[in-house]
Amino acid sequence: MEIKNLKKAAKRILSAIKKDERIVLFGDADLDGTTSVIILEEAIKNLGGRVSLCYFPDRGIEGYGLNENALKILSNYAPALLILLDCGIGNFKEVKVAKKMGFEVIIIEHHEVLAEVPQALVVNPKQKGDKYPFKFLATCGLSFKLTSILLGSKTGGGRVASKHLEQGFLELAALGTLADMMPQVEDNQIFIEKGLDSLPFTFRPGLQAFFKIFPQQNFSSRELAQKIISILQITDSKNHLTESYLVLSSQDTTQASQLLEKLSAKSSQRQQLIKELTSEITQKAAAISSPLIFEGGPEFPHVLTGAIASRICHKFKKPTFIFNTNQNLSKGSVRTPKGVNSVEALTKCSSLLEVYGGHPQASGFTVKAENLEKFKECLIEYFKKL
Ligand SMILES: [Mn+2]
Repeated sequence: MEIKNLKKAAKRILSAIKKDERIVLFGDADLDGTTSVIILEEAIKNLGGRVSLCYFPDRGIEGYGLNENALKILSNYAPALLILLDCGIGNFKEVKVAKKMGFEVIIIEHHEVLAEVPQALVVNPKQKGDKYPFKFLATCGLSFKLTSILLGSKTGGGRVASKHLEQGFLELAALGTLADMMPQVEDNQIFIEKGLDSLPFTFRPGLQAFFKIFPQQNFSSRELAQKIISILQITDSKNHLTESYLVLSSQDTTQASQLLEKLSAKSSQRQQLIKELTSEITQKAAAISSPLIFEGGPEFPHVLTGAIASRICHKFKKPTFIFNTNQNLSKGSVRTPKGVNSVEALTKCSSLLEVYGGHPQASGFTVKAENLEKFKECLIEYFKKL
């Protein structure tokens, strides 16, 4: 059984390479999105193709997925093949706009599929009609599988991907899969095992740079991977490229080390702030009895809501909604205990939301200020009935 549309996507990309069409890669800014983009970008370049632009939306400013601001910038690159990685399954409107601009759109991702899929070539094992038995691949795993087809077909079927290149991709797929906390079974287990085996011997300057901070003799590969992830999970971007992208795609050891040093300092500061905000909410939440935890405001940096929600949810075993409020909009992260589907809860209240989507245990939403209280009430109603 094959993943629906994966071969089709590979075919379309190969023809773009052959015809020297422009290709634009648009990825979510987390580590899964970032590794997905790098894997596909390097594969395309390896085949002589042209990646005109890699773009990661700034979640704090642009929100999650394809958006108006990004489309303005992207429009300079049309016509082109636009590939959305680790986002896009909820971008119905935006995909339509992109098509009008002259883009042909491919969506490769793994988030919960809403009632329909956007009008694009969609690769998502969770969509209707996908018979691939394993449903919990991270997007970087999908990207790896896509790449295997791409590189395997250069000479018409034979494997041309060098071991070296493939191992480099597996290292990234392992990191992205672990970072996205996908179940470590089936395909994922293979990516993780192979990627972690290869990690100590990596050719990638951006990964070698970590060994200076975390000497290999002191850590197992898995420990190293967790350290790497904790730093690269920072989703900040500069000129639409995530800092983790800049580190991981760097060709130069000195430059990679310098980037990493800055990133590592930033990560320590963030960890401290996460601790402080988490303990603030813990005190509040312990004092009230409610079926859910719903906290936010301008003092919660948008980039930290996911990390804080995870910790709070783990502590209280309650559905947790943490959001940043900026002007008229609140953007937040949801984490739920096992067995409670956050996407279903958001769907129930979706008439009050601007954007929403994600995984059963981890998702996100954007809500206008005037709907924030109603949204909370709607959620309380929903979780009371569970
Ligand atoms: Mn993902």
